[in-house]
Amino acid sequence: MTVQTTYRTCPRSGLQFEAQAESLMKINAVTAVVALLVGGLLAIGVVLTRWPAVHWLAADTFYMVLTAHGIDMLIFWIIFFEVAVLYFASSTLLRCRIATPKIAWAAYVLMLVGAVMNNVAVFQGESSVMMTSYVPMMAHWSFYLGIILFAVGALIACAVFFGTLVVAKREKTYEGSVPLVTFGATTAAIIAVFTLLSGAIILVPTFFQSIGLLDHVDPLIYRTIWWALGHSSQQINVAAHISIWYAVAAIAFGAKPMSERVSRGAFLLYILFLQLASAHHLLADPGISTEWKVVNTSYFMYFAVLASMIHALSIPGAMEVAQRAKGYNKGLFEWLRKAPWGNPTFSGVFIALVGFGFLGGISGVMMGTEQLNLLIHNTIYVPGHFHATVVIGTTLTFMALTYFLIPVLFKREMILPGLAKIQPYLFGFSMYFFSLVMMGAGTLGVSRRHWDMAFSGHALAYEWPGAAYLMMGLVGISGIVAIVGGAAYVLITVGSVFFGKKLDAGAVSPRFTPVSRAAPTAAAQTYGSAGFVAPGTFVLAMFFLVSFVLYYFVNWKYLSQLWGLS
Ligand code: HEM
Ligand SMILES: [Cu+2]
Repeated sequence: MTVQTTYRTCPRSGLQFEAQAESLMKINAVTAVVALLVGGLLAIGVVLTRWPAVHWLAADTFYMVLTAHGIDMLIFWIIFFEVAVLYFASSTLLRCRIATPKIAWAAYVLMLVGAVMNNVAVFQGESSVMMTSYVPMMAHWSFYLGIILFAVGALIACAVFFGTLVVAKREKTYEGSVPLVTFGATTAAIIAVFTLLSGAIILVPTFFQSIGLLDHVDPLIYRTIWWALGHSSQQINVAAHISIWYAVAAIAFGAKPMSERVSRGAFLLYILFLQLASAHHLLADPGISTEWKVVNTSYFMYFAVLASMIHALSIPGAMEVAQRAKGYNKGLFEWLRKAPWGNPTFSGVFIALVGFGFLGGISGVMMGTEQLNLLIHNTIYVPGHFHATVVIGTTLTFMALTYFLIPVLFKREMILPGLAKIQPYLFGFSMYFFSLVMMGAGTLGVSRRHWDMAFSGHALAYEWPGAAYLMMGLVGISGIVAIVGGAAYVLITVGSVFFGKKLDAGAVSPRFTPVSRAAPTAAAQTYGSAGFVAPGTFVLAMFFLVSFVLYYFVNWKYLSQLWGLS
C-alpha cells in the first residue's frame, strides 16, 4: 500500500518525522503550552490568596480560579502534551506514518473545543466545582460537555496511536520488538482508555443531571467512579513521564535499560494494579468496607509502587552503566558528577526523577496507608503531595523534553540558552520547597481548597500555631518563584518556536528509512539491555530506603500521639 507522504530525517538527532505526524505533534504541544500558560497565570491568584498575609482574591473568585487552575493544568496541559508524546512514541520512534491523520486532526479539534468550552463555563462563574466536581454540587452543563468532548477527542487520539502501531508492524518499519519508550507509551495509552471510559461512565450521567434529564447521581458512587478516572489518569502521567526518562537516558547518554524485560514487566504492573489502588482516594469515605480499602491500598498499591521503584533504580542505573562505559569510573559517583548538568533536557529529567521519588513517592505511600491517611485527609498536604508528582515529576519532565524538541521537531535554535540552563533548577527546586512547606502546613492540619484557613470573624474561628501561618507564607513565596520558573519555560519555548534561528530541516524522502546505528538517538529507537553494574545507583537506592523508613516511622509516632489508645 502506498500513502502519499514524506519523511524528514533530522540531521541533529537522526530521528525521522513523517509530515502529518510532525504537524500533529507540533499543534498538540503548542496547545499544551498555551494551557500551561493559562494555568500558570491562574496559579498567581491561587497562591496569593492562600498566602495569609496577602489573601488577595475574594472567596468566589478564588474558587473559580482554583477550579480553572486545576483543570487547565492537570487535564489540558498534561493531556495535550501526552497526545504529542503518543504520536512521537509511535510514529517517530517506529519511523512510521501516522495511521489516520484526518481522524487525528478531528481528535485535536474535539479536544480544543472541549477545553475552550470548559474554560468558558468556569469563567462565566456558575461552575466553581473544583476539578473533582463532586455531586451534588452542580456546574453549568457546558462544563461537563466540555470535558466529555475533550475526553472523546483524547480517546480517539489513543486509537490513532494504536492504529499507528498496527501500521508499523504491517509495513515492517522496525526490526524485532518495539523500543522500550514505545512500550511504555503503549501502557500509558491502555491505561488512558480505561481512564477515559471510567470518566464517561460518571460524567455522562452528571451531564444529564445538569440538563434535567436525570434527577440524581449518587454522591458515593460518583466519588468511587470518579477516582477510577482521577487516579488512573495520574498513572497515565507516570507511565508517560517514565517513558520519557528512558528516552532521555538514551538520548543524553546512549543508555540502554539495565534490563529491557524487567523494565517492561514494571510497566505491566502499572496496568494490572493501579486502578485497584484508586481506593486510596476513598479511605475516609463511608459505605466502603475497611477490608476492601486495606486490601486495595496496603497490598495492590504496593505492586504499583514496586513498579515505580524498579524504574527509579533502572533509569539512573542505565545512565550509570552508560557513563562507566565511557570511562567515568572513579569512585561511586564520578558518572553522576560528570553528567551534562548544563543541558536542561538532562537536568530537568534528573531533578524530576529525584523529586518525584523522594517527595511524591514517599509522601504518596504515607498517605495511602489507611491509618496514616487520617493525619492529612483533606489538608493542604494533599496538594503538596501531588504538586511533587504532577509538577516536579510530569510537568518538569515534559519541560525537559521540550528543550530537546525545539531544534529537533520545531527546527529552531533555542533562544536564551543561558536562561534555559537554569530554568529546570529554578522551577524544580522552588517546587521541591513549595511541596515540602505545603506538606508541613498540612501536617499541622491546614485545610486544602480553603479561602480563609482561620475562619476569621466566624463562630468557628480557629487560632493556628504561628508555624502554620509561617508555612503558608512560604507556600506563597516559593509558589511565586516557581511561577517565575514556569514563565521562563513559556518564554523560552514560545520565543524559540516563533523567533529562534531556523535550522536545517534535513533530507526528505518519500519512504521511511531504517534507523542508522550512528544516529545519536539510536538507543531510544531500538530494543536491548545494558546489564546490572551500577554501585552508585545502589547506594542512592539505600539512601532512599532509609529516608522512607524514617519518614514512615515519624508519621506512625505522630499518629500514636494524636490518637492515644492506652
Ligand atoms: C508554578 C506552578 C504552580 C503553583 C504555584 C501552584 C499552586 C497551587 C496551589 C497553591 C493550589 C491550591 C491548594 C489549595 O488551596 O487547596 C493548587 C492546586 C492545584 N494545582 Fe497547582 N500550582 C502550580 C502548578 C500546577 C501544575 C503544573 C499542575 C498540574 C500539572 C497543578 C495542578 C493543580 C491541581 C490539580 C490543583 C487542585 C485543584 C483542586 O483542588 O481542585 N498545579 N496549585
Ligand atoms: Cu491516586
